[in-house]
Amino acid sequence: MPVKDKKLVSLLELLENGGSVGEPDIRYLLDLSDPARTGLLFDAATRVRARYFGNRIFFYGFLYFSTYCRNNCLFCQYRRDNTGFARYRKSPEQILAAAGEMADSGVHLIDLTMGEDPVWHGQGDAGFDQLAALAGEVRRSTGLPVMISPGVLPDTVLARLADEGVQWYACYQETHNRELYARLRQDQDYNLRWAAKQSARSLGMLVEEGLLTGVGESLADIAQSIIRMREFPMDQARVMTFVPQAGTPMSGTVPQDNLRELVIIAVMRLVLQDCLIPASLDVDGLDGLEARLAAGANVVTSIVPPAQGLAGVANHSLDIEASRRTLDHVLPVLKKGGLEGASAGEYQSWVASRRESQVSQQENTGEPAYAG
Ligand code: SAM
Ligand code: MD0
Ligand code: SF4
Repeated sequence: MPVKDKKLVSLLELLENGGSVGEPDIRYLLDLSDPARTGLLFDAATRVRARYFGNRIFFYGFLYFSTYCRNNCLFCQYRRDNTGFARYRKSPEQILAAAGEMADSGVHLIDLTMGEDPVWHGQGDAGFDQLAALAGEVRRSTGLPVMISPGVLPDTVLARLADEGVQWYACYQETHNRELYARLRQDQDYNLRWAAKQSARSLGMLVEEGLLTGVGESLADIAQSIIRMREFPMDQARVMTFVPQAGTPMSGTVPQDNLRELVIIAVMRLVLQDCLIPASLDVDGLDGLEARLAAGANVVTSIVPPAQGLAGVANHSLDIEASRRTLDHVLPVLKKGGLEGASAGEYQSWVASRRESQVSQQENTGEPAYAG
């Protein structure tokens, strides 16, 4: 059915031509839901992706190396007060072995993620020294770029990670509505979390921001978040649908269907254009991948090797032990959508040129430049 929606068609055209839009237009796009209109939105988003990335998709290996956490985020199964499951903390040897296996399987980056584990976060410099050394060792031993997702870190520790050559800092605000943030990330300072990302950027690291949807946010909240991401500007921007977790205060929340996440991915692609946008296997598993790629995502994240006792974040075990979070399973899905895996070299060139352009942007705006 052809859609004669002049407003939508001209807005998509404007965005495809690199035009900038404000909050009301972003909110309007986020509200689309009928298949004819969302079809136009997804098609425009995939054309923009093709302009910047061709048909190439990047792959991130996910290594959740400690599920201990001192925080009490309302949405997260790993929150401090949840005693209903067994936690683990992998040793440096186990972490290096799992990272090596992931690298051999063909991922382009290793994402080292943890709860705010008191062993690393609660011992002053000693714990953080070990963390930085380990991240550097993973980078050197795999020869791949490394992302660290450790929660909020002091600037001195971010500087140590940058010295170790760690390329990415991931730290998700979840929402940029401060009241909603205060409910979700209980007792965690909004400004401190944002400032850690600014510090990482000024140290020359690339930065990923993330949103949760289905946690009581409004369309205006999501539009604001996308504007914040554009202003920063983020190097990678994700959205994940909230998956209710047993043993948490939000266990009874009715789960949202995945359409909103797809629409947010597409709107992010149109507004943020050359930013990396993940399709996470951690929400709907492998079955949810095709739709996320068709909405404009260009990175498959949460690739996890089986048989290592490793967990996901939103879904502790979905598809992991069945080996469905591996490239063998991901590649056929890409092929169906006319897409291909990038080479490790292509990903590394993207990272290098993005870092150069962030540095020159900072030099132009008088911000501190990357020194290493
Ligand atoms: N502990 C660190 C932190 O919180 O920054 C690192 C873990 S962080 C990568 C975990 C992310 O997974 C959260 O920021 C949130 O976006 C997502 N997440 C956690 N629980 C989730 C859930 N139940 N459903 C969907 N996404 C969730
Ligand atoms: C993912 N479970 O990619 C991971 C995680 C952390 N940097 C990423 C949310 O879906
Ligand atoms: Fe801890 Fe991160 Fe989960 Fe919050 S989201 S409880 S900080 S692991």
